[in-house]
Amino acid sequence: MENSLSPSVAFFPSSSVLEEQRQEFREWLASLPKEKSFAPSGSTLYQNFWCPTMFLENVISFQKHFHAHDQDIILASKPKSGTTWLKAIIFSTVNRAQFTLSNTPLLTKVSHELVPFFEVTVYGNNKIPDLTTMSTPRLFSTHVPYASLPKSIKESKCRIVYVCRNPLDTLVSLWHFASHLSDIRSSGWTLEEFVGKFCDGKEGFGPFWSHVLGYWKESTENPEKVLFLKYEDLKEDIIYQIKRLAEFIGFPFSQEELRQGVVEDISKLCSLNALKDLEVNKNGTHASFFPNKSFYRKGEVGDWVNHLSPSMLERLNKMIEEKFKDSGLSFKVSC
Ligand code: PPS
Repeated sequence: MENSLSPSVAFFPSSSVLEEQRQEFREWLASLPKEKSFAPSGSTLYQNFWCPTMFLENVISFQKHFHAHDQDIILASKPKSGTTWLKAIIFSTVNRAQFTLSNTPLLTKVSHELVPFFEVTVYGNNKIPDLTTMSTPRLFSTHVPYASLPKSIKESKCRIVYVCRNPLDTLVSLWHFASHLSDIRSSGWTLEEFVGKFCDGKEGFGPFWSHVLGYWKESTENPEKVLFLKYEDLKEDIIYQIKRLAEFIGFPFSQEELRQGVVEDISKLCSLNALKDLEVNKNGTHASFFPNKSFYRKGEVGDWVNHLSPSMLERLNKMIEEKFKDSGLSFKVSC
């Protein structure tokens, strides 16, 4: 279902808007299809994706107000695909001349603060933030599907790094994440129901297939614009993937840096074990909602075998076959 938004009601700074416009917006919002989700706000179907309702206004402000610069670097992903990891790697790669291993902000800040989500903090803290004072290149991230990105991102020369993960591990990771955010089991959610929602496409920023295929298509047609990475490939050869990423974002490693082991240093700093054990990532909350520790768990390829029953697997495999068969994209589901 297509929903469009009238520009007159698309955005309202709380101080200056007319109550009439607010009411119009509330009515429009109420008219959109809704789904229950593990997040308290539920999800709303907006532009063909299920947007967590708590972020919908932020997404709309992002679409309306963001002006991309050619130097911007944007990390895009479906939730639970390796976003937190890639943020640490991109931040460390871009800022390697400025910070050493012992004074990097990664030691004291969760990586979502260093590479902020448009829909969570950038447009959540302020509906028209001043982003002009940020240092270049500006680093951002988003879970918004390609089709719904603001025009200026598509039309500028800014680069998009997309990370995807096999759907089975993505789903299991999401299940664990959800249990950090709410007591999903006692509120009636079962893993089976979760699988059903995932296969129906009715989950945060889903459907999974249109999210992944949207960026996949763009990366094949426009490889200088979108770099498509897979979590499983990163697990297999992180050094090669960091070098590839660095080239793509315009921060290639020199021969001297390669000799000095700078790539290895970045990979160690950004490894799950290194980050997970930091105080900042064991305590505290991101955006007053997400416990920092919820972003780190096992980080394995194939953990789904410990959770999915044969019938759940059958349902997921059917969805994967149906939605990805002619795409040229395949997933590695075990190591
Ligand atoms: S989010 O909420 O979308 O930002 O979550 P995201 O970071 O995309 O996904 C969380 C999963 O990624 C694992 N993770 C890592 N893997 C490898 N290396 C590093 N450094 C790393 N950091 C986080 C995290 O453990 C989640 O996967 P699961 O399978 O649940 O362990």
